[in-house]
Amino acid sequence: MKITGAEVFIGGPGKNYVTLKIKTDEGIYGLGDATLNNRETLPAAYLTDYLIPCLIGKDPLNSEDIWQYFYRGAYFRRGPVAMAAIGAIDMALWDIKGKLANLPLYQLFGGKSREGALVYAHATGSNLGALLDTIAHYQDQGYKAVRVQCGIPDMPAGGYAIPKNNEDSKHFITQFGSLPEEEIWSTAKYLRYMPTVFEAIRERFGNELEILHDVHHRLLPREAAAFAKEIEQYKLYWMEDPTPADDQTALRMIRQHSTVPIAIGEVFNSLWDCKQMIEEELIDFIRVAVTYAGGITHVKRIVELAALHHVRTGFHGAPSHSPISMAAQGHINAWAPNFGIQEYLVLGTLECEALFPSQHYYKDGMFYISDEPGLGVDFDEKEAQRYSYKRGYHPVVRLEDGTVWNY
Ligand code: CS2
Ligand code: MG
Repeated sequence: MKITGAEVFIGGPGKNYVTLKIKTDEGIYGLGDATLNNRETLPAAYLTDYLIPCLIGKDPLNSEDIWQYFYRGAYFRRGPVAMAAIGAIDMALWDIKGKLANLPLYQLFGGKSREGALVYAHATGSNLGALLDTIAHYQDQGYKAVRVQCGIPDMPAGGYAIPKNNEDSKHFITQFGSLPEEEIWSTAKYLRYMPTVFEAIRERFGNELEILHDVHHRLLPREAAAFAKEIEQYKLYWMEDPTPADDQTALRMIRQHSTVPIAIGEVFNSLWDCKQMIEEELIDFIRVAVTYAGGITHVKRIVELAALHHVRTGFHGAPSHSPISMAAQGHINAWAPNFGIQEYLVLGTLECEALFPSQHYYKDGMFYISDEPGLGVDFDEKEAQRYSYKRGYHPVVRLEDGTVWNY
């Protein structure tokens, strides 16, 4: 079997999804997702300019060798751009392997460890009232776990990325067509207000609801430790990205002062980036994504290392991922003995489902992977013609005195 060609498409409903299609001489094709939020053209260029020419003529079933060839062969290794491009190829090769075997991918990993995977939704409110209503809305839809972000008084974007129109779930973070917007952050206001939000949530919804919260790298280590200690009583499922991801030793201070579970990894791209915090058991959940952590081959390795250290999975699933990588993660979630939870937002719109048809489905707070062979997702190229690339940015954050801060 030989690879005969590969193409990259950029675009989608409200997002610049980067979709890779690898074709073979036996007519089977595989799909991969290389979407790198707000930097989408870069993995696309890495693929078309450098990797795709090397793929032609290779046997697609040698996915391990192809992974090593692109990782070791690059000399300048790692980083989100390269790992998103390698990851997309890897997903597509696994897709081909599954289709050839006529088996869903989870079967090639070792079969199912569970029927459905627990997922969490994003409940975001510009104020406490709006947040509580949004949580109630997700509970009505069957969700057992929600990530809660709340606007802070006198700091409109304070819960991080609070949508301007007060609507929560359709917020895609990306701002198109202009330069980055700036948001103002005050750690003092956040630390004063956020514990009262958790208190109000527990009061209204009781103790069974799983509450997650994303601090989005905003705190210093001592602040994060004090915050974690204070909110321990609200029994969060996890506190995510409490401190900037660059320095993993910062987590030691938090660990010394609290038992709040910690989730990190959405901006990490390799096993080497995650190694210290997993081996030192500084985290409880690993948040990498197949999209920019080298695909299925590499993320499975991270999951296996995590299992040795009591770390469970909680893969990134922001709307920046296309249904292709969400399916790849769905197959890993079905298999992984140390599965924890999956962030779930992507399959929200009819347009998205038309572009990426699949039988995977959400029901009662769980995500169920279908038994279609391979990834079980297709890509409608005719639909894809409706979309084109639009440049977008994440917001940039400043403190009240103007100092640039972490998004
Ligand atoms: C967030 C992301 O889902 C999350 O946990 O941290 O939405 C993040 O802001 C985006 O993926 C950035 O592109
Ligand atoms: Mg996050």
